[in-house]
Amino acid sequence: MVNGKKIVVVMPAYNAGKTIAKALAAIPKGMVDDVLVIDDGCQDDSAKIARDAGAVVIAHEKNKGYGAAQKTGYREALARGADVAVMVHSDFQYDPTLVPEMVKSITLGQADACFGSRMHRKKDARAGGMPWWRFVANIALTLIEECFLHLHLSEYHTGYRAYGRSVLLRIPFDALSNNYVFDTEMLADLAVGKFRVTEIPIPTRYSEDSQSPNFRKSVQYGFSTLAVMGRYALHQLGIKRYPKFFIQDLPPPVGGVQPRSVENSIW
Ligand SMILES: Nc1nc2c(ncn2[C@@H]2O[C@H](COP(=O)(O)OP(=O)(O)O)[C@@H](O)[C@H]2O)c(=O)[nH]1
Ligand SMILES: [Mg+2]
Repeated sequence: MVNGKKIVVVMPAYNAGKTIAKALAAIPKGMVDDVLVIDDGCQDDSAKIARDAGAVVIAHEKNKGYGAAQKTGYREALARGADVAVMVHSDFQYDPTLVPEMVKSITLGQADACFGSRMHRKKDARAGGMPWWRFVANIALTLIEECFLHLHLSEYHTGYRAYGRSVLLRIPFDALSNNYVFDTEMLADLAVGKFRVTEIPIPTRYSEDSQSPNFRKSVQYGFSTLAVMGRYALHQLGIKRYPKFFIQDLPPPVGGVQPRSVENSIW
């Protein structure tokens, strides 16, 4: 709990055996209620490592993609009564010790979503090992997305994201992509729903063991992101409506907080 709110970590994992133990161990103790690892058809020992560390492991029988892994995680987080779901990557590229900062504004009712930005001071991103072509693409796409979405974020491509319960209840995230562009579609939906979005600066960390989409998948992601902006504009102008952008009304609240479900959890 943080400020009386239930915090659930959602960790997508695809063959992250080299890093997942470090990522799980770095999640601060005494604040997080559940840690959900989504085993996205891993062919390595990621799931066993996660289970041994005390996390709840939810397995996809085959690899479905980064977006699909998040959907499974957010669905389960809602079912467990999460007030805030915070995504922490299993490749240890984002610092899990920052979870309390990531969720703070949401638990205080000051924001609906919080993003960790590596681009607060751009030169820090390069110093942290971001390859130059990712750096350039990140800045260019962020500028374009800012023109469309006006969320006032210094980075639209971070994988460190915390969503409040109302965001996950109102955005039709199950209808979004199963791929990397899921993250862009979430941003578009946050803009459609006029949610309060904030960011905190975070360090950039690229190491030998970090996972990243390869060049081809990254280019695909770039074009898919531009396509999302096009659809967003058409939707907002009323020219064409997309169910992906239909923001739901908030259902009536259910009373009480779900109990912790993991007996041997170390968190
Ligand atoms: N590459 C990949 N990663 C996945 C998949 N499903 C879950 N993940 C996890 O999602 C996280 C983010 O993916 P990654 O390739 O590192 O993207 P990045 O955020 O651009 O560095 C990693 O921790 C992966 O282990 C998948 O199908 N493909
Ligand atoms: Mg990565």
